[in-house]
Amino acid sequence: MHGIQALIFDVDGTLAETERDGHRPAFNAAFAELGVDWHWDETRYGELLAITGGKERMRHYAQRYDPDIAARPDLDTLIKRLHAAKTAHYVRLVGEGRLVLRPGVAELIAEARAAGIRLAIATTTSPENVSALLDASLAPGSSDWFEVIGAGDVVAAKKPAPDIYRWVLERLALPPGACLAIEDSENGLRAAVGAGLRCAVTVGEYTRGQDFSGAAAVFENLSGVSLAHLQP
Ligand code: XBP
Ligand code: MG
Repeated sequence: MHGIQALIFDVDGTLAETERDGHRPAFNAAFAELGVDWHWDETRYGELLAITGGKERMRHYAQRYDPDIAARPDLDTLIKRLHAAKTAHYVRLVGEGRLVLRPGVAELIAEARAAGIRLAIATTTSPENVSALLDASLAPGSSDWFEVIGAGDVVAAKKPAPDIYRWVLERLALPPGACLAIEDSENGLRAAVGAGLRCAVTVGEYTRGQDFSGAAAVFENLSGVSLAHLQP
């Protein structure tokens, strides 16, 4: 049996707990900036995380809770503007150093690099959010350590669809059996497994209690987890 040739990391919830104190306040700041009378508290945001992708999440919220906004003829434009504003707020928050890597993430990445294991990212979030987070929390320029970064709208169907993992695998030119995905959520796990990957889960603050059956391993976090623990 060959060992792992590439690690494919999810970002939000996996590299760092970005949702409650990163994406959520960024959405709220965008709503205030554009005069939209929405505010997502921590509990409501936890429910909304079932919908992956910021634009998709706002559209869902409008349809479910704000029929007036959902009926606006310029809804698509409004969502695009809100999302651009949200991304700018998120990048600013992250740049202020508000979010830190979860335990063990930096160590596992360092071990993989030293062992010549290839690194990639498969995430629902926007590409600029990924580089901002890696620059601020891992090392400046560390997005270059990741050979393939699959992010945001490069695929139409977001997690739990397997498309983003298939997109990354194609660019790595590796079969799924040569890689391991690391995820924090049921949606992410379903996406990885759907692409034929083994997937380790690190349980996150918003994902505790989700269904992780089908995971190759489930950890509280990556502290003390090395490549040896992740091999098939
Ligand atoms: C992450 C997400 C993202 C972020 C927001 O899911 O659902 O939508 O909350 O990002 P995963 P954007 O960790 O499974 O990839 O606003 O940039 O879309
Ligand atoms: Mg995640």
